[in-house]
Amino acid sequence: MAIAIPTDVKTSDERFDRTATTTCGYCGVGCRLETRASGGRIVSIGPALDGPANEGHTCLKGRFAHGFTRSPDRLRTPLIREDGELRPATWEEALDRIVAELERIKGAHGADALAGLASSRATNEDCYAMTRLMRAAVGTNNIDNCSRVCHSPTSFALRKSFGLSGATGSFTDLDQAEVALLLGVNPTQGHPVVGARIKQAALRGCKLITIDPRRIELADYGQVHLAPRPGTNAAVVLGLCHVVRRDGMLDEGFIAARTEGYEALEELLAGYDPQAVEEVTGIPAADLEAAAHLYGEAGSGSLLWGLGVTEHKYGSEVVQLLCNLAMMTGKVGKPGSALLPLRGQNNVQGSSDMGALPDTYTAYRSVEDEEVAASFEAAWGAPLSRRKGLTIPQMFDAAVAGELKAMYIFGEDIAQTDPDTAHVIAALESLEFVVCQEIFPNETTKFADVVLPASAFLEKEGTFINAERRFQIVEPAIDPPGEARTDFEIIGEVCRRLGHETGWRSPWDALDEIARLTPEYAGVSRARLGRQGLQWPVRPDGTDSPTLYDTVFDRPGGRGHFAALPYKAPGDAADQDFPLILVTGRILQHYNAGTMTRRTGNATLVDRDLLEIHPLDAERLWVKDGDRVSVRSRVGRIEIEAKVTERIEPGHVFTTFHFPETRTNLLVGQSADVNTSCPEYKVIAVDVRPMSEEPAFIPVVADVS
Ligand SMILES: Nc1nc2c(c(=O)[nH]1)N[C@H]1C(S)=C(S)[C@@H](COP(=O)(O)OP(=O)(O)OC[C@H]3O[C@@H](n4cnc5c(=O)[nH]c(N)nc54)[C@H](O)[C@@H]3O)O[C@H]1N2
Ligand SMILES: Nc1nc2c(c(=O)[nH]1)N[C@H]1C(S)=C(S)[C@@H](COP(=O)(O)OP(=O)(O)OC[C@H]3O[C@@H](n4cnc5c(=O)[nH]c(N)nc54)[C@H](O)[C@@H]3O)O[C@H]1N2
Ligand code: SF4
Ligand SMILES: [Mo]
Repeated sequence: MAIAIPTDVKTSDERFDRTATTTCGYCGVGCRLETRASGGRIVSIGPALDGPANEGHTCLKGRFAHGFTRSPDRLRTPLIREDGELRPATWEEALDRIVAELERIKGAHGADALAGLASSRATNEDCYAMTRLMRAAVGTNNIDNCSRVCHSPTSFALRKSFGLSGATGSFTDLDQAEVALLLGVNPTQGHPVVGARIKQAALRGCKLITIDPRRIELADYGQVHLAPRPGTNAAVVLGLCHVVRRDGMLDEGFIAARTEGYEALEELLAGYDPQAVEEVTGIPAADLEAAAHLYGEAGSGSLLWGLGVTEHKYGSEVVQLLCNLAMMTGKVGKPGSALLPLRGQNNVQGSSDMGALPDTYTAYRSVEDEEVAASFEAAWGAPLSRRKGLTIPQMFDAAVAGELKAMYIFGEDIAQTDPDTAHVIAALESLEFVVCQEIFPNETTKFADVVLPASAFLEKEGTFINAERRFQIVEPAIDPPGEARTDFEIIGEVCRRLGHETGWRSPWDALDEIARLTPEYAGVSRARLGRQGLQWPVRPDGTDSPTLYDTVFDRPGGRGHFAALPYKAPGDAADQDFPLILVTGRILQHYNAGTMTRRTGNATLVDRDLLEIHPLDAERLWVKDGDRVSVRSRVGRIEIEAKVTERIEPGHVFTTFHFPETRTNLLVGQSADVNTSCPEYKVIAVDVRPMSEEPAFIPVVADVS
């Protein structure tokens, strides 16, 4: 039967007046997107079929969570604080106030009394411009980015063990891996397109080992799930290494030819037999052995990890131990054998690569390196400090101590997302002057003296770098709303008014400068990036590097380094007063501070943070599904709704930090990774009570002597 085709339907092209191919601005997978807009609004977004990381897929955020761009809450004009209130202002007024205050404070207290944060949600060019603002226009190395609270331990460890701060391979390695081991990472929620890729790999026969105190969705697709006590990853990985060695699964040729330091590790491993590891981690010895055999006997295997590794007191040491496991079995630098830390935000790899860190210029080259500093001095025509700057936690401490006077906060909601909210607020209140460059009013703008309206990822151009080290192009789908300007324009204008001309006409001039000044990115250019992007290092002729270390490691002597690091107990532990361990993390529908996803249809899917609790604990505490409960830690207290579920182990509770109404981070203390200060967001001893018990509850705590 013939189907009648209506003749008055517009073809798809007629319904849009603007299309673009760009890169998703949510997570570090780096999906390439096709956008269609009409009358200044996004009409629809679809996957780019040739996107190298997504191959025609997206998740619900990249595809549907774009409505925030035209939310009535968007910042559309600059705001200035007057008589305690933020009021709309002109750009002239706002910029005049910023320049006057930054110059006054610098004149009175020196450049190191000022600090800036770069946004890992913004482009490489925005972040690089921000480093130039702080280093050249202001004159301090006080600049950091949210990698500090995320994967800074990964960066530290990969540089120590292998040399470079990035994944050793690409997502395509997952298609070739015989086994994938996931430690403390939950890709179906945090990196859904990679999560789906792992499911497909599993359906084709790739064996999965998941290691997480919660039974994450991918555990249902795998062979072995290990549920360690939070904070005991080091014992788990040392136990895997012990079994690999004991049962003859070593790649001795690789160890001899490519590595150094194995003897010291071998000695240490003796103490980590599966029974000893079971004591510490709670993982049955037989399960640990099964996992070690799956990984050790496979011809190829990839390691993936996330914040369940890094956001711990010894996070950076556990990443070094994972590098040990890969080297012992020769599973690095070969197809299917990649180490893939799933980096968080769309451009958290890039913001650090661009030098938005207190101790490094682009490509992790030290601010104390005379040759490097001199090259930037020559390019920027300004004297540059050789003194390392402050990390984010050091900035807060310095603010409270009265040494830091001003902060320029670009795209980070520190009052919601950084640990120990009370301390962050004390720091913000101690500062004489705070600038927020934002797309929405958030918890942090409440403390700002000037708020600048900026543009979201769909409204700007430049590049992001994904979790595979891939530079990819960002193109504007629509224009910024109202008087909002692009981050790149704003930062350039502030530089100019502080007396420092960048000479850039567009982000592409900045990208050319980055390539010129950085050997690792020498061959990167807009034209070469095209639709497929390039994975650094990129040689001057444009050859890129999907796989690192196929022949040598990037360390002096070319050998990988084994680190002999024992298990040490986490910073916090359950006790009589705080008997449960709270683990915090994320869910699929919302993104970090939630400023964007809470202003899209995703808010109808999930509209609050929930506390996951095991039925046994719930019963013992007289908590029913849906009850509001009080959660108290050593530093703070919140109220939240309980969700009774077997996904969590008894003795543990889990929640997210997406809703400012909850203020989850009031509960997080100051404990942090020993090498990088990444907060211990994953191990917080708490006491959970039904709200009905709350009145009796306060005296109980006061009683503790
Ligand atoms: N939908 C969504 N996607 C996101 C984000 C978001 O907010 N929402 N945020 C982005 C960002 S910034 C990041 S960094 C990534 C993070 O993505 P992931 O790294 O996957 O982060 P989390 O879900 O916080 O933590 C991962 C897992 O670690 C487990 N875990 C906690 N403690 C331990 C431990 O001691 N040992 C082990 N083995 N596991 C442990 C937790 O139970 C959790 O399942 O996601 C990115 N993608
Ligand atoms: N309890 C707990 N806390 C955590 C974590 C955890 O697991 N548990 N995870 C931590 C991790 S891994 C991270 S990365 C941090 C993330 O913490 P944040 O970096 O603070 O969170 P985001 O929501 O990613 O974005 C920050 C801000 O950038 C703004 N923004 C977005 N795009 C742009 C842009 O293009 N330009 C400008 N100017 N602004 C923009 C958003 O509106 C938002 O206010 O949270 C950390 N906090
Ligand atoms: S997986 Fe990540 S990059 Fe891809 S569409 Fe979803 S949020 Fe965007
Ligand atoms: Mo992150």
